[in-house]
Amino acid sequence: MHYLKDRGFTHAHAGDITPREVYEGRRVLLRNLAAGAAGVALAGWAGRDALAQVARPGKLATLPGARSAVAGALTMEKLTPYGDATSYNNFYEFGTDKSDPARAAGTLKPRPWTIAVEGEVKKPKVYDLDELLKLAPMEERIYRLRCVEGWSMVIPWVGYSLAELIKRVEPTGNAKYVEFVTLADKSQMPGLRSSVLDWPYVEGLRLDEAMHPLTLLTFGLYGEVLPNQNGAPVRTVVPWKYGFKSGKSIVKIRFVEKEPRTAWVKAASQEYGFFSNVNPAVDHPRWSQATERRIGEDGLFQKKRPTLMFNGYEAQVGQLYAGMDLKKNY
Ligand SMILES: Nc1nc2c(c(=O)[nH]1)N[C@H]1C(S)=C(S)[C@@H](COP(=O)(O)O)O[C@H]1N2
Ligand SMILES: [Mo]
Repeated sequence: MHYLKDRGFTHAHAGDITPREVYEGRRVLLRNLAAGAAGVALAGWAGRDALAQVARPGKLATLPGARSAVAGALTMEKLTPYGDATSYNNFYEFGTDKSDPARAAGTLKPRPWTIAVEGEVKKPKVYDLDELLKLAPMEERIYRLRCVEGWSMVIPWVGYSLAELIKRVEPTGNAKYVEFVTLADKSQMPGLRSSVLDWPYVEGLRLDEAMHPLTLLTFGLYGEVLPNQNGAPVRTVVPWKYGFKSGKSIVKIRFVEKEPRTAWVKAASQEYGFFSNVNPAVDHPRWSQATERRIGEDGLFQKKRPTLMFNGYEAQVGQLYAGMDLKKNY
């Protein structure tokens, strides 16, 4: 860890700062300002002081979101440091090492950008990013993200429910699934030279999963637009499923009648199913899914955390799977 001397006190290097106090501080400050509450000067100052410590890249546009009112959308767990959330990534289009995306995704051009919404919808349309940014009010959602590899993070995402977009294009009665196609451009993505996956990276959800208010069409994190390595300029985050279900850098959304053939099902259908709901009772064929490591908490004495059913979102999404055999539908 590097320590910097700053304004008379010592604090950790940017990537090591636990940002919760910092970030919560700003939120407390904003909340107090909004409430006009008296006697909160101390909290306000604490927030401002903390805000001054946030070491951010500073080159990304801000993208604030209002606190979400969607049930389950604001977990109270400690946030993963910004530096970890943006340097420990899976984005195979830029390489398969966790550090590859942060290092190599600078070649991704997130503007101009369009998403073609097509298939079984009454109103197919090619949406420009600027139009998508204005489509619905931006919300902040603090979600756990659990990777199938056995690690997790807690990230304040910014976006709005994918349902906002879906209802505007009016799916037909034949629309049973939604397919997400992500960018596959060799000139921007060096990882496409590898045949580790059958590009483009395709993911899918059942229509009711896609319509669930927790399914987030995501444009930012930590109050800023998405860094390239996190899937700029637009991705999904589906918090009760393993992270790979949340496709990055989406260019097409197709409404279809049959279950989409996703990149991971094509690559290893015995290991990665279409549903891929986080489930501590259903192990991956090569490892247990009962526990997880929280990124940013690494250390000799770090305890593994128990993985929660549906990643802790069972109250919100459990009914989507009523009567289904979750061992078969992994
Ligand atoms: N296009 C694309 N999307 C992707 C991936 C990928 O390789 N390519 N990796 C997935 C996996 S395995 C995870 S865990 C999450 C990681 O998201 P994060 O880096 O923002 O935490 O992105 C998912 N979305
Ligand atoms: Mo993952």
